[in-house]
Amino acid sequence: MQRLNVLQVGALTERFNQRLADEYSVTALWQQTDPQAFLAQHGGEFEVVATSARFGCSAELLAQLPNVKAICSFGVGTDALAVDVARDRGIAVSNTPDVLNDCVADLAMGLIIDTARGMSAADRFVRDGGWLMGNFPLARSVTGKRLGIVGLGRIGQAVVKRASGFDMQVRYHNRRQVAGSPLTYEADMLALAEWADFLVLTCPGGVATHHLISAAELAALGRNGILINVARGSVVDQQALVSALSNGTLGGAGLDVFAEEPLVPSELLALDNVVLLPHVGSGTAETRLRMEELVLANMLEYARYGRLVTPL
Ligand code: 8YV
Repeated sequence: MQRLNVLQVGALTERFNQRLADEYSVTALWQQTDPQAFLAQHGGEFEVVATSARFGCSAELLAQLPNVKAICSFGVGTDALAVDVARDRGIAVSNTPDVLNDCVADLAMGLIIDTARGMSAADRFVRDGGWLMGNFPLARSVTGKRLGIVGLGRIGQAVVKRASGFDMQVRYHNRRQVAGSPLTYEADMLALAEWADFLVLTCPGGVATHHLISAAELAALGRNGILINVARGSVVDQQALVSALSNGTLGGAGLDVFAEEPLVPSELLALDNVVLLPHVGSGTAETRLRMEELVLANMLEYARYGRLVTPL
């Protein structure tokens, strides 16, 4: 069987890069001295694109790949993939759903507890010698509080499962009501923000959710409310978030994603009511291995049968 011609958009782990190169004829786009010139000359040679939620596959890139038949992406998010263009051209697209649900939901629960109890701030307090001068200020409890889930997909449902262990009351907002869910659906995003103590973003990124959380929702969540974002930075008006956190009209935030990663607004770095993480939602050895395995399984399925294991 002739080895599949694969264009790899960005470097993942050494292990993954090697396994891909062992199986297929892989070209690393990031290693080309002039990627545009390379694609202009060789773009027609590639049948499959290997990429990730972070590196994506833009419409501009696809325009330079006239013979691509499949895009296999590492990660569940598809907002950086030109899904509409792929569909119009009959290009199959796979991502890595489900294998990271628990990992991301664990982190969301950790951010809820950390932001409410000030654990990261308390750690800094001890390390900075603050305890020698006095007690750490009282924080906020989690058990029994009101949890608003924005995006009741598989990750959102995994967060709800964890929240039940803390006797939290749960309501959710979604593009549409989830059939069969026993949870209270709130069609009005503002009303959910008004009701919630914690507003947790687990929705997809992209055009449909761009700035879904604006200054109005942040004001409704209020000075005792906490925003948790394990979705995409684009879901929140980040300028409004910085203002609300800086002027105290929002109680706190736990953020794993940002508008322009890896850049984080400097105003947030000094705030003790904010927990800042470097997009590590799926960032465990176990989960990233499962994600890699799923990308490779998709590519093998395509190589053998011209189809994908986890098509969008
Ligand atoms: C990515 C993510 O896997 O899965 C996603 O959509 O945001 C992350 O878990 C990671 O950023 C690598 O692209």
